[in-house]
Amino acid sequence: MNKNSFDINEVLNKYNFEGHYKEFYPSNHGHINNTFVLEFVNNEGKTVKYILQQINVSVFKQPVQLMENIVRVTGHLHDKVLEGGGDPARETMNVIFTRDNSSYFIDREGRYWRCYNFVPNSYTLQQIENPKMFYNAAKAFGKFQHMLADFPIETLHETIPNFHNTVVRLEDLKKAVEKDDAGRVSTVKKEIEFALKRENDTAVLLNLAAEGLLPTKVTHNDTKLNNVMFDIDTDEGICVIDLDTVMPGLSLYDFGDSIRFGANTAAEDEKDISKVSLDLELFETYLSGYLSAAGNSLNSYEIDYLPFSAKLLTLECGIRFLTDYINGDVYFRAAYSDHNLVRCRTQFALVADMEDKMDTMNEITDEIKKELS
Ligand code: GN1
Ligand code: MG
Repeated sequence: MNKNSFDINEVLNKYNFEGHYKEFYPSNHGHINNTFVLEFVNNEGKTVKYILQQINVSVFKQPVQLMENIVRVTGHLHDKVLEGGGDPARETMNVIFTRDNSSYFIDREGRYWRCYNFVPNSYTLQQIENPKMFYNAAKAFGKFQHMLADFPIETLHETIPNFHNTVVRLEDLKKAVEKDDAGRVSTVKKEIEFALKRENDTAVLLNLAAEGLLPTKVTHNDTKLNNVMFDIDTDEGICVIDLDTVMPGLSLYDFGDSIRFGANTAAEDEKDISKVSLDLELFETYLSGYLSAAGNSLNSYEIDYLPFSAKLLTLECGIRFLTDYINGDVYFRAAYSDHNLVRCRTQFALVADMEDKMDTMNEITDEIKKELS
């Protein structure tokens, strides 16, 4: 069976879905898991949708621990939403359990699958259409962090160790260059040099954390704009999705990654890098939305390093794309042969632009910080 297909009857037998099965279709915006939408029609003639996902076990090597994390985190969010008078069917993801009460199942070919509710009346965005939407995304991620502030961090498994350890990510790049598995190193000398020149940046947040100046929190770690569901009627951010990388981390990782993806004037895989830049208005918008939702839970280091975190997370992501390109595209799904190199180049162009704009980014942050205090 090809990797993009599965036996729908096997899935239907595993779950008690509501209504009569109608169809399924792929919905792959992420670079890691394989995602499908399943559609059913219930007794009232209404469409009921579910998300079916094949867990990528070469990335998530311990899928059972991964699902334990997700069940705990979504359970916690469910309770918080209820306490706040909200609707947990919309404001958090909910794992759908199998008929034998498991959060995942293994198919005949040994592949791991799981199911979620499809948040009704919602949509996702691949790129910002207006600043208000980015403000709403910031509030959603800020609220997410806020709701998890009292989650017992010691119960979380580290699904991918050193996920945002940029020092380790650079070491991985050096190892890949050394091995040159795909014979591509000679074609990416400029990009390798770009990364190595910024070696000093890689340890900055880790050092602050080691000194106890940045606290460890429960973080999402993959805060791309397309991981927020928006309400079709109000455009408010309803719910944060893609909880695979929820782990102990630094709040700055989440902020930085949101800016990297959402405040870029071009797509993550834009081929014309002259279109890539940091939109300062979007940076400011996200900053104020994020601080309005999470501000009082952040210390002054967590605020002062917000601009730097945007640059660091962009650099880190570029390093990861470059490493994967050099390794022969073994990690991120690639649609064409130099897709990961294209992605790396956009990230490095964005880093360079952020370096030019860093003084302004710091001034904007100082201003908002003053208004808050
Ligand atoms: C991956 O699967 P997706 O698209 O949500 C990656 C993130 C990267 C992102 C870059 C588990 O996320 O860390 O920032 O691609 N997820 C994992 O677009 O590695
Ligand atoms: Mg993801």
